[in-house]
Amino acid sequence: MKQPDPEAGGSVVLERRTERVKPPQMYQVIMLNDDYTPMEFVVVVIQEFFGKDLESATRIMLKIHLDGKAVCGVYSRDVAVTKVDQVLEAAHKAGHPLKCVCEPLDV
Ligand code: TYC
Repeated sequence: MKQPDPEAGGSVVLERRTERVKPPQMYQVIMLNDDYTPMEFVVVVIQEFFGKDLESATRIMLKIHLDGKAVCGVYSRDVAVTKVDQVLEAAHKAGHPLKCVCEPLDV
């Protein structure tokens, strides 16, 4: 049997549309100042959980100390939430009141 000729109107041509996938919403992890957590502890935490070298970690810690808060890193939501958990657990274990939050970027 003869197949329908696609050129003879027997086929449907769907509109060609470029599929654009949105990049995921990113979250900034923000560390907050307090009067009790030792500066050295904060520097170690920033190095350990945010992959910063001593110099960058010290700069971020001082910014938190002076401005009240600073961004430690920007991640996808799951990673950002994990970073916050890790910081809060380390601070809690060490008996420091250090606080850390995450919030969506650019919203
Ligand atoms: N302000 C604290 C102090 O003087 C140091 C500190 C820095 C605490 C950053 C928290 O996120 C912080 N010991």
